[in-house]
Amino acid sequence: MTDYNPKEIEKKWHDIWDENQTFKASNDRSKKKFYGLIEFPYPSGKGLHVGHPRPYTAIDVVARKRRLEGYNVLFPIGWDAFGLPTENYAIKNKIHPKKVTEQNIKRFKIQLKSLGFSFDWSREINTTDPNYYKWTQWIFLKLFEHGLAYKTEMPINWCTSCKIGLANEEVVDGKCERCGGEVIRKVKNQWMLRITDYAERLIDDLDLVDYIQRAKIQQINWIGKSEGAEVNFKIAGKDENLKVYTTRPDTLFGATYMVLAPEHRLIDKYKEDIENLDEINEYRKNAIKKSDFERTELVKEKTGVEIKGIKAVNPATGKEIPIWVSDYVLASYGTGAIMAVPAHDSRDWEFAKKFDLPIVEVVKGGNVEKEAYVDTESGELINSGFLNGLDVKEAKEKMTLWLEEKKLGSRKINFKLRDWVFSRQRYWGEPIPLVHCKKCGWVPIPEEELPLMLPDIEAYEPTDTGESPLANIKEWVETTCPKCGGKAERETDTMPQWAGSSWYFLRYIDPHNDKELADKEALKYWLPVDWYNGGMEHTTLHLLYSRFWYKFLYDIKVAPTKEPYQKRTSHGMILGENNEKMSKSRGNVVNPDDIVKEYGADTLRTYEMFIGDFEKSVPWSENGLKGCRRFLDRVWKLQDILTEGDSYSEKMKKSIHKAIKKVSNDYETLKYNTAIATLMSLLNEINNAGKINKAELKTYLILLNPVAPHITEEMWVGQNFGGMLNQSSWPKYDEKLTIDTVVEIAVQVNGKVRGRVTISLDDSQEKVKEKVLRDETISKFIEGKTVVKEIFVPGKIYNIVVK
Ligand code: ANZ
Ligand code: ZN
Repeated sequence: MTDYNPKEIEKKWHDIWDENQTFKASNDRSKKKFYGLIEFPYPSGKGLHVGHPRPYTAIDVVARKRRLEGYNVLFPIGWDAFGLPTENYAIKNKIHPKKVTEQNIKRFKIQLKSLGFSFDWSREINTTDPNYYKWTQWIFLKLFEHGLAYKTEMPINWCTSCKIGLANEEVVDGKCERCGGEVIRKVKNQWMLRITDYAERLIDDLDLVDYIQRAKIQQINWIGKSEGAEVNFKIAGKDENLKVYTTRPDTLFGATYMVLAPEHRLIDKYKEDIENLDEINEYRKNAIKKSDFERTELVKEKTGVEIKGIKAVNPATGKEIPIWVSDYVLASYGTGAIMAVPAHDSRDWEFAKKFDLPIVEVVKGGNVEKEAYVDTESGELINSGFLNGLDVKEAKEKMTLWLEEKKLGSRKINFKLRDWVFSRQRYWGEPIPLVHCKKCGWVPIPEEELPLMLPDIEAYEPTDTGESPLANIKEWVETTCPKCGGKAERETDTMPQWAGSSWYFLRYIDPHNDKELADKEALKYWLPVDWYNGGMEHTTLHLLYSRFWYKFLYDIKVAPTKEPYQKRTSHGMILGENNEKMSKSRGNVVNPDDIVKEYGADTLRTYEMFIGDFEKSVPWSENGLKGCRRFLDRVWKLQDILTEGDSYSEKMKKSIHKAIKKVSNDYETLKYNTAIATLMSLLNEINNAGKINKAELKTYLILLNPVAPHITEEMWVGQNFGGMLNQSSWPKYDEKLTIDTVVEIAVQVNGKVRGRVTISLDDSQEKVKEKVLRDETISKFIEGKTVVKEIFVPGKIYNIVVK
């Protein structure tokens, strides 16, 4: 046999797969389907990273297995190509973003093809293609039509380096998620999407899907449902209510002061009454500049100023209490004001200690001189009039009813989730298809005029005024109103990169349709996506956004199911050899092209699946990679010991059935590494036996095929096993043959293990006892004594008690 030569083999199979369209999903809707999805790549200038093949190979393994199981498989690929890095690169190198995108896609495509993923390339999509973004714009218009898109002036997160507004989700630890730049607050007129209308359903419907637990939990916490009450506090001597949101109405008797967010409108309204207005305005000026992140950091030293001249009245005690302003209260949550209960809220406690404000204990159980007692599970109400003696839960209910009866407040549910800031003041994105008319307001452009093309322009640098570069193109901006025919101006903001990726998996189903987003029947057949793997970093971004859009599309009867993805899994990162993140500056980046060139794609794929627990981050290891290449070399050499004849040895037969069972299960449960380990040890066993027959080798090749598709196809065809491997079917196993019938069990005498005996699983208790007594090391602990009790757990243990 010649040596294993991946370079030749892999190229050959890529051509065959391309020519035969081997992985093209069929339109035959009588077949059972499997829709496997990976997060489509952003074609950056850096090319493919060794992190990419890990999740791609994982879903490729499942897709290939499903085809062999007889499913009609859709495993598509495309490009998430709008966005900042391309635009920034284009500006720096003076090449049009369209050109940059084209070049990058070309390179990515070659790289992905070299890895032999079984993508259906006939359905390739690109979010920057007008035929694609026509439908992104169409969805936006539908959102607008249904009142879910609105423009408003609001303080947003502004990245000082990218010069764009960011959604909350794009600010990580107070910095820009993309560039790490400083994020400040800036008031701007922004398009917003009402994702908050879907908050409840985005939590509840997680019950319908099979997501890894940590993804569900992260989404639930991000949406942040909180149940409590709104309470009105009278401003003493005025006809004015100060409304607060609290999750602890039971502690109302302990509210000893109030705190307003620096932005709160009450301050300006009563500025005549405020004695220390200058001091307060000075404080507000500094506080407003800070991001919410900075303001709510727990470790931060509390600051604040008392508002002298106005007071509030605690509706439960009737007492006048002071009003403070402090940045630990956010304008964007609840009502932007709180009742402070220092005895039972840690932030209030710190604040009260620092400014020497009264602390009144209203729930017994802790020591409020030392710290706030925040437990809601145990403790009894004290110092609280009609609530005394109740537990927290009862008190919450009773107080809420009392407030409602006295018209002082009402039950209220709040969410942490904010509406989605959807405008970007940049060039390389989908134009928002609306015009502004002085007479008619915001008017959608007619559907038949979509796509609204992104105009070609010379200068696409962001402007320092924070306007989109599109604002500089007079001919484009000036237009007529579709409604009244008068003069109107186009919206010049573009959509965020998250727009195109919020619905791309729908377009794959019917990518060339120019009449509708996708054919209804086709959507019904393919959706939901059966298995979607992607990064944990997208849990509160893309994953949440796309669930929102999909639910909206479900409501307007475009999407057929409540949820888009039936199953969601997530992979760990691949780190540098020394356990650090791979990066250019650290000089530890591994380029997949080099690996493919030197070892072959099958080795890279096998290694990425074998490298460790799929869900954990793991360091790259050149040695591990070499080990995988040696493994494939040895698989290739199985051809040297292939023998005629079809009689299995009984032992080998069992090993093979066990391997089918183990590998089949492992591929379904993200345990790719142990599947490969199983195939490695089976290989050893075969080599020890010194021979393998045709049927055994066929099975072996099919099991390995999803991970290493090229070498296995080549061996299959080389040995004339009949047609191509991808036309064969996934092997079945006989459960009986996977069970070990001979086992060793421990024998205990008076609770101590005294020895072990080998028994057959179908041995009776009598027979096992015989063996136990025959064993000299054990029987010496029994002889001469009376057996008072025996417990036999078949297959596990034999327990004897003697006296
Ligand atoms: C009184 C109280 C007593 C509170 C107590 C807590 C414990 P979640 O669960 O996050 O919804 N709060 C309300 N609005 C706020 C704002 N804009 N900025 C900062 N804090 C705000 O938290 C709700 C609690 O956070 C509310 O309940 C309020 O403090 C505070 F023993 O009211 B609580
Ligand atoms: Zn008009």
